Amino acid sequence: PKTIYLQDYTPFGYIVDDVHLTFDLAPNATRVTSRIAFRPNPDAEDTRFFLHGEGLTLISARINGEEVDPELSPEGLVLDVPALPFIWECEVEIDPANNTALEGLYMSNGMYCTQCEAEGFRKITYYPDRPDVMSTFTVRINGDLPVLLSNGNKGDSGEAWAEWHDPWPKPAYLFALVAGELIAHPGTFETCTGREVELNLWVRPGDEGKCAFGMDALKRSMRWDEEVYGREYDLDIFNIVAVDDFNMGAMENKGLNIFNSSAVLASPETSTDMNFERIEAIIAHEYFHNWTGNRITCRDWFQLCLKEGLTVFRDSQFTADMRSAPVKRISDVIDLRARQFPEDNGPLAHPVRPESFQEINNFYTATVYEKGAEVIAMLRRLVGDAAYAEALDLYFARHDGQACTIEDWLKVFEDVTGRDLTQFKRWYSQAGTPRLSVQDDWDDAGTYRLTFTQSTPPSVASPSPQPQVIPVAVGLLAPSGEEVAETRLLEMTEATQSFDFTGLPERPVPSILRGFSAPVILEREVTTEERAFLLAHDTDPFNRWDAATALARTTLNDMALHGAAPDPAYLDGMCRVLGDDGLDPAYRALMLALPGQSELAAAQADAGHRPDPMAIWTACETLRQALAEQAAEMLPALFEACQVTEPYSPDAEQSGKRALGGALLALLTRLDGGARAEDQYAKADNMTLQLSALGQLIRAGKGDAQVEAFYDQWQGDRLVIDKWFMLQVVQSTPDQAASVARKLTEHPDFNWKNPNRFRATLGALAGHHAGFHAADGSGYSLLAEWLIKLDPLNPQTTARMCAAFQTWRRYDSDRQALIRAELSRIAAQPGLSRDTTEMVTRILG
Ligand code: B3K
Ligand code: ZN
Repeated sequence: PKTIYLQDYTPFGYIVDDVHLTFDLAPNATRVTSRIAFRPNPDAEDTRFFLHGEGLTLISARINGEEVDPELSPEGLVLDVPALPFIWECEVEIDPANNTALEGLYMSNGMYCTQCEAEGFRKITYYPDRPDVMSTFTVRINGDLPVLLSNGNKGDSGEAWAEWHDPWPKPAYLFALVAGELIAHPGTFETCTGREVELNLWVRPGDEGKCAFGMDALKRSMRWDEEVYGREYDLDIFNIVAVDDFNMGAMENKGLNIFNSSAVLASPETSTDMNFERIEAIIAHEYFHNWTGNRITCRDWFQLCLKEGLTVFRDSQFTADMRSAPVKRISDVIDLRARQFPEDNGPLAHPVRPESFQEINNFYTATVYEKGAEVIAMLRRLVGDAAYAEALDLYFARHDGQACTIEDWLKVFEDVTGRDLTQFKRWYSQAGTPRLSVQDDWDDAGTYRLTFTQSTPPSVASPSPQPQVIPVAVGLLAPSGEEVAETRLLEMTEATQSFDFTGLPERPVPSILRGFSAPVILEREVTTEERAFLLAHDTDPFNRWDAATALARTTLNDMALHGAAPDPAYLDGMCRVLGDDGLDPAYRALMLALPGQSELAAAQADAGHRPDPMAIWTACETLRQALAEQAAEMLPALFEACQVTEPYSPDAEQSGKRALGGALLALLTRLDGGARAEDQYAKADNMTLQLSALGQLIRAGKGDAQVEAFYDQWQGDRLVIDKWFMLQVVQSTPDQAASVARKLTEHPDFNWKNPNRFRATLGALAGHHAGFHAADGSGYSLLAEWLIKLDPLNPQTTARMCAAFQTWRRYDSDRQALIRAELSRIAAQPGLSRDTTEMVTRILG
């Protein structure tokens, strides 16, 4: 496969002024007719006329009305064209019903839909399928279906046809078409300048009752973007469509967002609180792309973080405003450590702005998205809120309608603040998570000195990393627990650097990296006493939570590696937290959660050990049991206090209570043999309570009857049945995980071509640390077997799930050999997709 490099960018030789598309829909033979106005690009040196096109049957092509005979290849076509403006007309045939890759135009449950990002438009017609080619689009759809949708505003329509016009120039990856038997959940929105926008959430018959929350989230997103970023919506209509077969969460096509039904459909009976929160965030994310992504797009795919990092940052601000800011921050860091750190510290490490790729779909990663958002959060911390707002205004004013780069993005900050961001830019070009070690000194004259040293482990992507700009937020506490120095932002730029705090009466206790002010790994020898002190007294909610996780991590690693007993400091600290009614229940639930087992393995590997997944699993079980026993007396009353008596609402307050209630139920089930879980299951009138009870019953080995009843109750609801598949794997014991997953793959409802069902089952296995890494290799071989089966049909989803193997070098030589064998088996498959080939090759290193 060919490698594409950032440094090789050249502009396309032609400018597209206007695109007209006509679709004559038929499941196996859809005709796509295009009429495109091109003119030579005065800024381009390369005048070759190459149009991308894949899997198309060319019927006819004309230039200015004259038949032409282009030279065809598997990637597209080349043709000699006039050096003056000309009209390209072309007719192709495609086969949506047999498109299992879910990219381009495909069918899902009888409905036509599209997914074009990143390079799917070339599977629809011949076109310069690159984000820096922007044009207005007019689309006519001919098809005998009740609902025919495309981007932009409505044009004329009639019996079995409809026209759409999108007045905003856009790249082809934002093109969308939907046709089918759909029902609208309608709404309206009045913009800040008084324009009325028609809103619709389109769903399959039967899903009408799951639309209200998504529609409300959309309206709140639209208002928020006006109020916080001054961004008004720019079309007369905004459509969202729910689709069952979809490779990812959702897609921000201009005026016609397409969603995985799991990322938009919600009802209290069928969705958990976490589902509601995720749906709200994704709706906001896709909506926010209208400005950060669509109006201002990317020059090339290397700039993906320009739209994704910024839009993730914006949706996290939105969630923080809608719900609890500290809870959102902690959740984001849990997610970053669980998904981005392994990427950044393994064979798949790449910079936030990668410099080469073979298949761009493999770079829609936690690094580009979540680390990309962290980089913007740091930038905002460094320049301050006011300058950030000014820079964003300048960005929108200067670059509206353009396809931009990270250089353009940083330049607006430089122009607004006068700062030189050359060194800061390393966050975009260097891979790897910086390690920040800390030393402190105290002198009796009242000066406290913190000395930081940063170093980033070298990787294939960044063999010799240079020092980065690290904003370190620090506060100081007196031994009495009182804060003696409020949060100060230290700006670290050197490899080693000291900062002094003067005029202190006694040696303070530092609270470092407050709010997780930079995506780094803090390496500091801290005594258990000091962690327990911070857990009790830190005024920074993030660091207070982090003290709890650090205590848990230390004791779990001591238990797993050295057979130590649970640390009383952790157990005592947790009992105090549990009983502290002054703390938000959602926050207490986060405090109670143990660090992920894969994360513990990473920490052990970092410290030079070979992690034993089974020992880690046992340590977690033992610690939970010890906490349940120590807290036994207080648990029943606490659990009672978490019961919600008001009608269900997915808001932060109620869901926080249910989250804590769920954590308490998990502890109680270890003591009461499942009585409370059975009771909760029987009475549950919402999915959050039903599922948390079912999970505990399965874990306790007492859920057989409920597992069956749950299936009978919900077999008509595919999103709920996904949960049923997932939960049985997640809650299985390590020795059972692979066989449970295998059995589920034999279930008649295991529709493996549906990405949600595939992920619910095999993704759940990959996420079961001790089960996936079972010593006999059963987890590895089951996953490999299914990846091999899925690859010919759906390379994107296959390639993404290969990442389950990325941490293989952490483990012992037996496990390494087993994984290497499975990766080699995948690599040896004839006709393996470019997507999966690239992933397996990189992981094998
Ligand atoms: N931009 C899309 C992701 C497209 C993924 C293509 N493999 C969704 C989002 O980030 O909003
Ligand atoms: Zn996005």
